Amino acid sequence: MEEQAMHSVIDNIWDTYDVDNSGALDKEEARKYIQDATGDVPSQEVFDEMFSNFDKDNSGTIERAEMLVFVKQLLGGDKKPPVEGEK
Ligand SMILES: [Ca+2]
Repeated sequence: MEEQAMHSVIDNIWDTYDVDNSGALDKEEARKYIQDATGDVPSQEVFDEMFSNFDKDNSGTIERAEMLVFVKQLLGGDKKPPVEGEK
């Protein structure tokens, strides 16, 4: 997938889940996204691990650049999403 298409994917995610238009997903917004993306309601422990996988700079929010890394891993050559908790 091309870089531009990845940005479109993120635009769509942000349109839906960045409800306060802060430009980043906070934990509550990210939880909704993960629930919809996985079709499951993760436990607090699992969610925290997923969130920290996204939030590389530990800012407490997921910025677009952080989501881009995830989308690249998900849609690029590496099919294994980084939410599995593996090193
Ligand atoms: Ca962050």
